[in-house]
Amino acid sequence: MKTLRIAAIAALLSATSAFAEDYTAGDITIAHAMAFETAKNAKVGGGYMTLTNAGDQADTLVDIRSDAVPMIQLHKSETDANGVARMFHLEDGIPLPAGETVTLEPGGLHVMFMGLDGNPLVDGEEVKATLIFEKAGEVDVSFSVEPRRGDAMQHMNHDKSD
Ligand SMILES: [Cu+2]
Repeated sequence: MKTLRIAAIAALLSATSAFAEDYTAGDITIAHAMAFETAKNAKVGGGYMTLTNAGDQADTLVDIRSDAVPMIQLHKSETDANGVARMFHLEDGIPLPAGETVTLEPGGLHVMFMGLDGNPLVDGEEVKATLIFEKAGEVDVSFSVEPRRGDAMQHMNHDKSD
């Protein structure tokens, strides 16, 4: 009986880790890479992940590329004094200080999947992309597409000037 129980727990753990796989590139660990499903006619979708730099030197996520979507960029959302959220293309990338964790999350730093227009991100699918770090090099990751939680992203205006 004991063996059976351990097998059941192992199956549960592997199911969980398949859902949120971790990736590494040098001293950088990439965890919880996910994206929210998008409406059928949405032009953009957001991608999120947690980046940990376990090294003793600062690094930078300089860019991201993907063959899965027409355009992909690193963005930052900011809310102005009138409560209007806008986002900006981070052309210099995202700094990753030594020994720190940087989280891409709704309302802040994010990956922007662009030009979707009729090809939405679908719950249960994955979006493959390549992260490009200044020092740690390149690593392929998959963003797991998950159902929307609330509508936080719906009210954002996309800054077309980027
Ligand atoms: Cu954006």
